Amino acid sequence: MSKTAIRRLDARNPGFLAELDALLAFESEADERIDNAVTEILRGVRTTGDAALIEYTRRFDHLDVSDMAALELPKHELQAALASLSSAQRDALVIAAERVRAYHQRQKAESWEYVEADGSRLGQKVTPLDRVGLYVPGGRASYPSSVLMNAIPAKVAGVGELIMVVPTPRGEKNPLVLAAAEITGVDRVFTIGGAQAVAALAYGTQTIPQVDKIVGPGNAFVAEAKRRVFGTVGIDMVAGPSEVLIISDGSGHADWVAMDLFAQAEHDELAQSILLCTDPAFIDAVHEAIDRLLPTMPRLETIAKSLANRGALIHVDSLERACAIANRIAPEHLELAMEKAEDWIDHIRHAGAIFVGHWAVEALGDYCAGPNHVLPTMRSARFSSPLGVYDFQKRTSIVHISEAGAQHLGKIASVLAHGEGLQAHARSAEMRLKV
Ligand code: HSO
Ligand code: ZN
Repeated sequence: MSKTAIRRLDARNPGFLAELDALLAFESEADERIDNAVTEILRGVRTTGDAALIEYTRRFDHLDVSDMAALELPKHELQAALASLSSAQRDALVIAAERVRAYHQRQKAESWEYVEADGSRLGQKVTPLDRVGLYVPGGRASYPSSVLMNAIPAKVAGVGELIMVVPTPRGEKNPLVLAAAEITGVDRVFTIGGAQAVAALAYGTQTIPQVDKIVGPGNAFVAEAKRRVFGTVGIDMVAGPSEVLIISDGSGHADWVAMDLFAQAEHDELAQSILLCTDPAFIDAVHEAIDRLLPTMPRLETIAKSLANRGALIHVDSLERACAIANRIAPEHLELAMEKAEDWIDHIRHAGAIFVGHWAVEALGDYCAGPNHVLPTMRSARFSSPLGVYDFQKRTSIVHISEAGAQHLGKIASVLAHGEGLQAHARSAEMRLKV
């Protein structure tokens, strides 16, 4: 008998869909304490700029800085961080960055136009954003791989200036994060964090330049601050806890599946790891593998809580049904751990990323396969996409009308303008008509 706490569900039960919805339900509870703190911090930075930043950095990061210039890391410190790595670490970061760059190059959109018979030309001009802020968390979730995943598409898009902020509580710096900034060509790095860093990027201070968009993950304060400054600046998305859904036909190794579930669960107690499998004996084998492997994991407490809170092993009667359930879940990551996995890609409409076959494990996608690891969570894969070059490019419409075009279009516009009761619209179109 397996002992690790994880839900065992059967998709054939009449109550299954209700059970599934309960499993997926995730409310990031409105927390008044966070709301109030963020309100105060945004106001502070907005009104007193650097003075507020210095004060919050002292209070929250226990860093005493009398002048803001000390919070910018000089270029040589980034270079030194890169030089301090082992050659294995440096090579891994460089190769991962190259692969991510090669993938994202293909996403770059170009301007286009077409010419009509009367000589009018209509087009769309693509422009990279001028300045982007990249938030990198400190502490446990400070991932160098996330620096690659956010910075590279911005650079490929041609963003003018990329400003990174990363808190360094008590002055502790993560050399891998700084090295990743150096490899990806981040332009400036400031050691500030929290809602105050988001505020500084959104409003600008005497020292921190105002940006046009803020991307990157952060804690609840950072997420709330991003939500609030949206409109003043663009933001990427407000991500929920990470999720994996594995569809298995019972082929392959139960240990592999168990470890793939752990890989998601170790991120966060609220992370979600779900297995859908057509073979009940294989589900038992996965559960046994979980029991056996869990005690060997350094993050076993987080994993155990995540599996107990939000994990599930689900028996389904067919792969068709498994795909239908996957589309309802719209998972951030979907692994098709089965024979002939390619045949099933067409059945999936909603997923952030699909990992096809037993060798395509999410961990490779998290670091170095090439695609972005910033993916839509909380079922938002129904309507949104992985972070990409397109998030750092914007489009402007180009309307170039010839004299002949103005005759033809003027009459149409005039009729529609009169219909809307807008006389100035009608007359500005009509004035260009040659009678
Ligand atoms: N699985 C995370 C990304 C990540 N994993 C970073 C390891 N480091 C969200 O897709
Ligand atoms: Zn991960």
